[in-house]
Amino acid sequence: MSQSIPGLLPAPTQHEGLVAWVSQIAALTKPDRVHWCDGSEAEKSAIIADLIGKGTLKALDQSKRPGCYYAASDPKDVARVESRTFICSQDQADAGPTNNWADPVEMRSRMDGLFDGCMKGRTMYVVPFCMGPLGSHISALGVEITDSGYVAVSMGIMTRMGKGALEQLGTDGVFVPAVHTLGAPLAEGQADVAWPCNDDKWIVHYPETREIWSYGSGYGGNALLGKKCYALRIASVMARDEGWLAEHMLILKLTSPEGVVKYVAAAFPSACGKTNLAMLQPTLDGWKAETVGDDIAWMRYGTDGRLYAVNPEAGFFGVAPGTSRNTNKNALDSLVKDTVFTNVALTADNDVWWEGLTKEAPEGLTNWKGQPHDPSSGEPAAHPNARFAVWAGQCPSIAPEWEDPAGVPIDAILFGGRRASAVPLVTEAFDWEHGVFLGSTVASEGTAAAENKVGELRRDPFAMLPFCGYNMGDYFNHWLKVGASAPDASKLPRFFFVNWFRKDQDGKFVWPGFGDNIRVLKWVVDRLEGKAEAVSTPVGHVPSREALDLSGVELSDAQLSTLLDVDAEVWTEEASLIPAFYEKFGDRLPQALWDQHAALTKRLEDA
Ligand code: SAT
Ligand code: MN
Repeated sequence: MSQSIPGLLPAPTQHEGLVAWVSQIAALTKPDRVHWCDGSEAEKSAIIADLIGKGTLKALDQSKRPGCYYAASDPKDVARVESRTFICSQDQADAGPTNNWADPVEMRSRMDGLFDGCMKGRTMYVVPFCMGPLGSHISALGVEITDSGYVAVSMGIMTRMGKGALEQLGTDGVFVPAVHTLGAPLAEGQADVAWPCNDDKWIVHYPETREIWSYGSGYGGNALLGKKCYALRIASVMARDEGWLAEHMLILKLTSPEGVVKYVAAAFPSACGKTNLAMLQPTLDGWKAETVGDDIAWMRYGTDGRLYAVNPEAGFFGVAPGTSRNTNKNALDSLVKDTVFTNVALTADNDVWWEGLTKEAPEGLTNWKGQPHDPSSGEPAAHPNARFAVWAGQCPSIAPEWEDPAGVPIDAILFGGRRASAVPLVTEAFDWEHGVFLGSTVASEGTAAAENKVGELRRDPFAMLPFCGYNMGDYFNHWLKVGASAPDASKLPRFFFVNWFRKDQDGKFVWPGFGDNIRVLKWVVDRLEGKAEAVSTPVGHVPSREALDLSGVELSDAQLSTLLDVDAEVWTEEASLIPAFYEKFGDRLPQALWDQHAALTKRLEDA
């Protein structure tokens, strides 16, 4: 009987639906004990002590990094598994051509089988959490059940977890139920391993009933179910039905030397420097950039007709390799305490290291697989997807309003991709529909692409390809509808497309990037203020050369041409690649986007 499982009852909540669900999952998964998380420091310490005992966590040198711990995952459990991620809508067409689909009835019976007894020998943690600031009308609640202490601790960093969320839930509040198991039950007397998981992995979403079931992985987006599973896949469906936006976007606050404040949301495919942009250190005097979020934005219209965003997360789950004083000092300075590192390398004096942190690897490293690092092997010491999890509030660049329940009013939405050719440094969309067109065609290309040749493109519309919980044709249509239903069209954010990655003939990056990206953002702010000149091209408004602040950067005329000129021939080829992508969505692709494509083709012909 589940009632007899220690810790299950009495529950610290009067929410009958929640207690019934937790009891039902306990009866199915058969844990040894249940722990309702309150999110306290004492609880965190106790779970960490338990994880240290099991070998899952290792304390780093506490004199150098107080409250910092290290985990090395199973080598087969290092990243999200998109091939095992499913959107189980009733109708396959509603999952769309970009998601894996499985029949929900069949999937439920498969999950019931897999989850039967899956927590034997383990503690079942009940983790109530709030995505977004507590008390915000943009926020939403969830409860994750997990048999991983590492997940419980990580959810405590990444979300508003525990008592506050449970209180918000009250006696009948709505929550997204999310069940997670490592899929590694322990038989009587069986010794545990440091990173339990299962070779069989299932990351399952039921969009209609807004449920998440995750089996077999303990890692990141597979297991911290508040993040991509809820805040993007399930929330995108909620947003579609309720008229708001759940997006894979950072949120950045910019303040000009004159004190003008603008908030920017930005979507980039992976490996395009999203976290770096979110924590930008401007190289232009007097400009200030502050971080509101680095990964996800939830946006709704406010009563004043502006689009307000909150960061649903409370922490950063960032990629460590490549993070250095030069690339992202703010990230590095966030990691001085209370951080969980996963799959980085360990130094001889029990600190962390990863490729890119310093030029040379220090002597005596232990790699993420627990072996002595051999630089001559060609193998990295840290896994390329090694991560840090840290509370956002300790980032030096965090904006004071990052937890404002009202959110922040978004002035501009940026898209970007890694494009060696064709795409200018920055382009402003003509209007909302054109902006949605730009977002729908976001792509990144391989780094080997030659100048003025369109390389192999990987489409990642709105950077949401693995994260949209429904048919992306409908998703594009939702974006169009959000624009068309704006309370006041003049208050809509404006769209820009940026590309930091243009290369010259020799394959070298033309734009300095990083802190110098403020120069592009300054042009964006000036455009919003009606102050900056632009040239109208077939692909959108591009800065006139004088309008870009290039004081202190050395760029030749030819380099500026590379960055700002629009080559009609190259763009004709670029535009010709879009239909093959759009056709995947059949009649779910909004006609307005076909019209945008036709209009672009026409403008290029006329150019
Ligand atoms: O593992 S996460 O989904 O949290 C991060 C990522 O892969 O984008
Ligand atoms: Mn992301």
